[in-house]
Amino acid sequence: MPSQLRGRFITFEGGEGTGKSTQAAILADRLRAFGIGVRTTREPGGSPGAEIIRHVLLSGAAKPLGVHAEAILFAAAREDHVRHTIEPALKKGLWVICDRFADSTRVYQGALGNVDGRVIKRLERIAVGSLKPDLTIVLDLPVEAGLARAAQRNAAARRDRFEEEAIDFHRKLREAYRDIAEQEPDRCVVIDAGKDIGIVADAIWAVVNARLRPAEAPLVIEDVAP
Ligand code: Z5A
Repeated sequence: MPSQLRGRFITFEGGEGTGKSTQAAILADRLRAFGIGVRTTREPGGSPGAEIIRHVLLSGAAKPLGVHAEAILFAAAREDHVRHTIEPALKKGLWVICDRFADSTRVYQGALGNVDGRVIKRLERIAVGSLKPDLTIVLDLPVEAGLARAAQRNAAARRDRFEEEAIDFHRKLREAYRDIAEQEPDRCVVIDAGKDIGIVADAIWAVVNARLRPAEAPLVIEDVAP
């Protein structure tokens, strides 16, 4: 298939409660309103095999195995997700919007879990091959505000394995995401997630327009009100 017909790949990254799921859904709706085919997905998970691994990871069942085993499981889930969901969708010309991707492993298992950077890189290579997001939106929010949002949402629900980490962990997490964005400015854009949902969505829309409006496509995104 000619490369210009391939879809675009957008990932959302950031700490707890920064609004990734909320903003991924809004962006998908806006793109669909322009007739762009969109496949929304998430990690860990996003394919039948990866969803099984998601359950193992988020239930905490893999925690006793240690950080290396968890990193391997995230990579295994990602490989399945890329092969069965992301690549086929991109080949069909769909835009894929993914709630978390490889940066989450770099941050959680690498920067925070202290898994050696070379191991993280190798696992990433095995899992994603040459696939790279066209755009990564990093939602940035003071840690306390993010945790308060997540706590509110989860008031009645059990906290998962990763939400039980200490607040200092989440501060380091925020820094690690900012570091990635600084190192890869061509791919990553940091968005202030502390504003109202609509304002954050507009900021993301502006970035998508500026970075991904396909010159060859019939749609002129900026001319139509979302
Ligand atoms: N993990 C890993 O370690 N390694 C990896 O490679 C991968 C993942 C891929 C997945 O958890 C966990 O796996 C994650 C990292 C680890 N753990 N943690 N912690 P998950 O999929 O269950 O959840 P999550 O990815 O952490 O996302 P989240 O907690 O669901 O947060 P969110 O998606 O960023 O936020 P949200 O659900 O859109 O919004 C949270 C609440 O805030 C909700 O009530 C919204 O209505 C509200 N909200 C959203 N935006 C706003 C604004 N702008 N103002 C006010 N309120 C807002």
